[in-house]
This record gives sequence, structure tokens and C-alpha cells, in this order.
Amino acid sequence: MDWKNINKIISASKRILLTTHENPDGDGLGSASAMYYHLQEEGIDCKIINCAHLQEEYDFLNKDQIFELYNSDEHNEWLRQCDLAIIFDVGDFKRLRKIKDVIEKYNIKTMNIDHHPHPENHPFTYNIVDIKSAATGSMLFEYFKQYRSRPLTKNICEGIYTAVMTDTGSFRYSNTDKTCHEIAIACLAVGVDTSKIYQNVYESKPQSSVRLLGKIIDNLTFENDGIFAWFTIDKAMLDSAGASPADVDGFTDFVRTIKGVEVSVMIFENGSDTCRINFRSKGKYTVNDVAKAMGGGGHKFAAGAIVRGDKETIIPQVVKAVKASLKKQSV
Ligand SMILES: [Mn+2]
Repeated sequence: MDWKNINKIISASKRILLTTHENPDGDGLGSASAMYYHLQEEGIDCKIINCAHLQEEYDFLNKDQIFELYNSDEHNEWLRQCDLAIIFDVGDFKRLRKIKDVIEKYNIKTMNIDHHPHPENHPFTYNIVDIKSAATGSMLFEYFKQYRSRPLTKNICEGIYTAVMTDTGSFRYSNTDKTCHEIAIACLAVGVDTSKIYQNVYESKPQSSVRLLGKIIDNLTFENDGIFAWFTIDKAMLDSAGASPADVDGFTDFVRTIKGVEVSVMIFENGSDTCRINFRSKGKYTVNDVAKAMGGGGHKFAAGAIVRGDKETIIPQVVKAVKASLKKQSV
């Protein structure tokens, strides 16, 4: 990573937009908040403006009300004068939705900081990608280590810890490396309450989410001698559990924890005529090739796609594609 050059670009900016993808996760949100507190100290005018609401479990990152939901009337005047947009963990520029449109409208330079793979012909002014990094938050930690003149603060570390904890399944997944643990040590050293962060994110499930999980457990389908497990969720299931789309987060990871399951897949029909598909793998088979073939993308072992069509049409396509991929990778 050419952090020296990146630092030059950031330091030369007077006003910076910080943002992350729709269905925001701990990595995108934590990275944005860490960078926000850093830039504040540097005296750079910045705002975090996202295209999606902050989920309740991440409220602890928002004690200073730093997360704003995009609203053209409120933000366009400020955005017009931005000289840089730093985008965290996006995977695909499209996942910024309305924020992408406004970045293009005002011709704001873009800096993508991410650990998802990106094609050569990416749309960003600066593309800072390290696919070996466990989290976007890990990349920021490297940047701060090299180019922050002051010690890390608790506010910065709370963001970075959240990013790394959520993208490594709390330091359990195969992407957990030395840097992740180095980050944990640095965070403990400045007094981050790591167990409190864990509780906020993972031990605050709404009852509606657990009720919905009960329904999907009843309807799991196992294929290939239990190597591949999939399930569907539709609007009727959401409604009868009193759940919202955000409640499905983590279900695909959960199904992957079943003994013998190598690949888990969720097909989520969300009322409109599209399905959200999540792919997870324990590490023996890659799943981002299938996601990519369906117009999505992601990491080798955690990927997703949004596909047009109802679930009756999409289910057989997904099941067939995953089975074909497993077969191809088994030879
Ligand atoms: Mn990430």
C-alpha cells in the first residue's frame, strides 16, 4: 500500500465525505467513524453521510451523532464543496446508491479503501485495495500506524475494533491474522471496552430476528450429503415474525456453523421483484465466482448478489449454480 501518497491526498483535502455501502456493516461503519475522529483532529472538515440508516446495534458508534442519513436538501450544499469522498468497504460502487449519484453530480474525487476485489477498470479516482486484509478497518490501522502523528485515541480504536471484530466473526474466521490481534491489543491499551462492543453487536438480537431464525431452521434444505445448505426468506415470513430486512443479518453465517456444511446460501425475496442472495463458505470452496456470475461479488468465502426475479425463479438457478461450482471445485 502506498500510504505515503494516500496520506498526501488526504492531507491536501479541505472537505471530505466519508461513506459506506447500503446494508452497512461493522467494518464500513467502524472504518468511517475511525477516520472521522482522525480527520477531526487533523482539522479537516468531514461528515459521514450514508445512503442507509444506522442499525440500532451500531448506535454506540454514534454517541457524538456523527452518522447522517443522506438527504439532498440538507446535504447537497455541503457536498458540492467536497474535494474528496472516501468510500469504505464498498465492493461495488453501485452499493452507495444515492450517494453515488451525488458524488457523480458534483464530480467529487473518490478514494476507495476496501478489501473486496475490484476489476481493473474500476470507477474510482484512487483505488486502495488489499484483498489480503481481514477488514477495511485493518487497512486503516496500518495507515494510522504509519502516518498519524499522535497516538491512537479511544474513539478511533472503537471504530477499528468494531470493523475487525465483525469481519472476522469475532477473531474466529480463517481471515483472522496477526494484524487483527495486534489491533485488539492496541484497542485494549487505550481502554476500549471490547466485551461491551461484542454485546452491543451480537447480544442484542431483537426477538423478531430470533423468531424469524426459528422459521428458517424449520425449512433448511441440505444438498450434496449435507455439504451445501440453503434456505429462503420471503415477505410473508418476515411479516409473521414481525421482522425487518435487517433482521436476516448473520443467518447465512449461522447455517454455515452446522456440522458437515461447507457452503450455506440464503435466498431472500424482499417483497419487490428482486432477491438478495448471500453465500458463505467454511473455506474449502470459494463462493464469490457464483456470486459474480449472478451480477454480485464479494470475498472468496463470503459473497452476495441481488438478482431480479421472484424466489420461485431464482431458487432453482442458485441451487444449480452452486452445485455446479461445488462439482467443478471437487475435481
Ligand atoms: Mn469488510
